[in-house]
Amino acid sequence: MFKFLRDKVKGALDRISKKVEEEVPEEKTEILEEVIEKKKDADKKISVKPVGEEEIKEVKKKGLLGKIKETISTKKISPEKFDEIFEELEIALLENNVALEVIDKIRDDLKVEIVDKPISRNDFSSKISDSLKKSISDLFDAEKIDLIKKIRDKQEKPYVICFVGVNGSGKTTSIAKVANYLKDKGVGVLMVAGDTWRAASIQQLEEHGKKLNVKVIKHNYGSDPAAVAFDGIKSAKSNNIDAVLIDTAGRQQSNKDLMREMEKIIRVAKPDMNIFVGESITGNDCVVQVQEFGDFVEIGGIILTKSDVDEKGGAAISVSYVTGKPILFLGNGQEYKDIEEFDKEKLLNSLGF
Ligand SMILES: Nc1nc2c(ncn2[C@@H]2O[C@H](COP(=O)(O)OP(=O)(O)O)[C@@H](O)[C@H]2O)c(=O)[nH]1
Ligand SMILES: [Mg+2]
Repeated sequence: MFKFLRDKVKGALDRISKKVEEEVPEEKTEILEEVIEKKKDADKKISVKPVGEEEIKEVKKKGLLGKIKETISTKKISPEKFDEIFEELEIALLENNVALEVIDKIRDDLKVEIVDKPISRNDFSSKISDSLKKSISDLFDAEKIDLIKKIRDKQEKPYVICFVGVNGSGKTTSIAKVANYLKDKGVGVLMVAGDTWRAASIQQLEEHGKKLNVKVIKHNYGSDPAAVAFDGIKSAKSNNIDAVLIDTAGRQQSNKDLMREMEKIIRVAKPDMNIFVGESITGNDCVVQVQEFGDFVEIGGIILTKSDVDEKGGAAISVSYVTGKPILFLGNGQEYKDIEEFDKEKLLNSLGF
């Protein structure tokens, strides 16, 4: 993931640094001894990293007219210059499906860190890159969910998870992957064939069940999915199974009947968590879909599928921030093993930070 985004962001940052180098005049900034001492204490290392004018003023105000220890070359970016150079980055982010809300947040964060601050000339590119990394890292502040713990902690079995999303997003495949993942962790699972709309989907889930040796509860095509879910939960209860994974038909927000059907499944099955399954490659559409589904049912977490074929990764960057919901897993292939727990550090790494 992120191949395009990583290259584009790197290119934009290089161009920004070059622009600043060429177009922003150099200034001399005095670094007072006290400020250096203060920085040393804070950083526990001897460095004269960007020292803000504020700090210098503060020291001067206190009457600590310490002697000038060093004068460094700095550059100060005006708000107008910032807007001009940020455009480079903005385009890189837009081209890679990063949501507008996220771009606004990144712009605001960088502004606070960079505008009107004397930044040591040599530190400029690391400063902007560090600020960007921090800003992106904050995008994943949504509560982290330990699914295994949640399942184990539930007093009365089973823990019920309902998977929702649009057609073809990878719900059925993800259920099979999650079933396999839970089995590996020693959690007993049962799957419910709640997509009673498409002839092939019940069969598809049954085949996964056979291969994984996981029980599947099904009714006939066209039957009420809420009733199948109800039976699945009953069966799990009487067999002491830890978790029930409910498959559902794909639907769009515009189809009110199907949305109402989904609400009914949720009303009857009372899931402990609803997971939205969305395709990473659809970018902003995926972000919008989570919001739209969220108008009907409470979404607890997100699985982003097909991250293996997504070279942009805008949805992965944006969806948690925009919706406030954590990404639980990334689907990254067609095999059962192709699912990974979402890991912020790994994401930042693959972004080149
Ligand atoms: N490359 C890739 N394909 C996937 C992934 N997840 C699902 N698919 C494929 O996407 C297609 C639709 O998946 P399916 O589970 O039937 O979607 P559903 O309609 O939401 O149940 C199938 O061909 C899957 O093999 C993934 O993480 N990576
Ligand atoms: Mg399906």
